[in-house]
Amino acid sequence: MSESLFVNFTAATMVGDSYGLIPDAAMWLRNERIAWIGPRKECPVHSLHRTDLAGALVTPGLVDCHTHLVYAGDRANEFEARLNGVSYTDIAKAGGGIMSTVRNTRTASEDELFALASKRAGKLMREGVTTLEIKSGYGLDADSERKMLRVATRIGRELPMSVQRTFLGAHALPPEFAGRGDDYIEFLCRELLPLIVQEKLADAADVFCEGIGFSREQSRRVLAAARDAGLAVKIHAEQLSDLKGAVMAAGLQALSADHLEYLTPEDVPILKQHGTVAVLLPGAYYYLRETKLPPIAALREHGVPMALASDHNPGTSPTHSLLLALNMACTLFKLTPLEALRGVTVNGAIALGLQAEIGTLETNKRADFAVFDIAHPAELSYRFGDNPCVGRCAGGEYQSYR
Ligand code: DI6
Ligand code: FE
Repeated sequence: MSESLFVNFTAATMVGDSYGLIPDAAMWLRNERIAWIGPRKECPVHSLHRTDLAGALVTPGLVDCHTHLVYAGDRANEFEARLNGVSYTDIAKAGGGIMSTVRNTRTASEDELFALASKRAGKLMREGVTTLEIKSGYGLDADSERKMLRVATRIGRELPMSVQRTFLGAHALPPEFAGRGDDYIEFLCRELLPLIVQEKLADAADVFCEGIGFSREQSRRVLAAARDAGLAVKIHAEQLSDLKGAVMAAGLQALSADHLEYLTPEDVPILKQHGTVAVLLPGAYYYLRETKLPPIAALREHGVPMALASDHNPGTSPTHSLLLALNMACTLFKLTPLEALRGVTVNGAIALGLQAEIGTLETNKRADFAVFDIAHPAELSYRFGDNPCVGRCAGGEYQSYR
């Protein structure tokens, strides 16, 4: 059994309606769990190896609940083409966009994908991220989708990071099924999904429910099959239009509905009714120069938990910074700094179904925390392009960056 004690810090436990601040705190770890956290003067243990955190601010380990971290190649050329006037549609018609990443990802070996994704995960870890969700969706055939999910599994096993794996086979229509969307959905439901479940390669399933993705009915078929196979479900919904995907997924007890720029205020109570988390992705909103805001006021009014994520992907959100997403959530979506930090701790955990394990600093939760050289939690969303993280602990394994 390993035990350790951390002292001389302010804890933002995220317990209760605010930051749950504990000035001059102490935290006792036993193996990978928090054994006790509270004011240092009430700490029940003393004769332990102690780490002095020099007055830092400590939050729960950050949760990035929506990433497409595994892929090969990049789309910098498309970024340049678009700024030289070439449209998304022309790029897609020329075989660019998601299919460009699919070709590169199908060609890359598992080890190459692991090396690429590990580097990206390392940048998120350096900001204090301790839990990652990683989707497939750039393979779109049986071998490549499972290859991606094996890489996501390896990230969780070989790096000090908890990983939730999400099957996103319904991300785009592969060339082998051109013009045959329903046949592809059948292939996903009857062949690929059972294989992924049998090989225990995914914790959840997701779909891109959008005009340029899959219809609400096609999305429903995949999510219902995934749920019947014992997986949790999530959905990319209302990113570019209102197909009522979020409402459909909530009816299937989806953990989360993600993007939601075109979610109508009238549909918000349905997410609350089914306990579906609203995952907001300001990076893609910013990068696409979107102008339609998610219905933040309605989500707030109805008490729908709002989570935040990087949505790291090579096409619409090529960022390695979850902290930047906090600033964007406040500056672009007008979330408060408290809502933003809750979005990458408590609510990020709920969006992954992990709220019993992570998301707050409490006794018996995983010993996942992030150490920041700041005086108040609001500084995490106040600055952009800055990384004040000076230490990180995942499952009791502490690393100082000082
Ligand atoms: N929505 C997005 O913004 C990304 N996928 C999705 O479902 C785009 C992914 C890409 O362009 O590579
Ligand atoms: Fe996404």
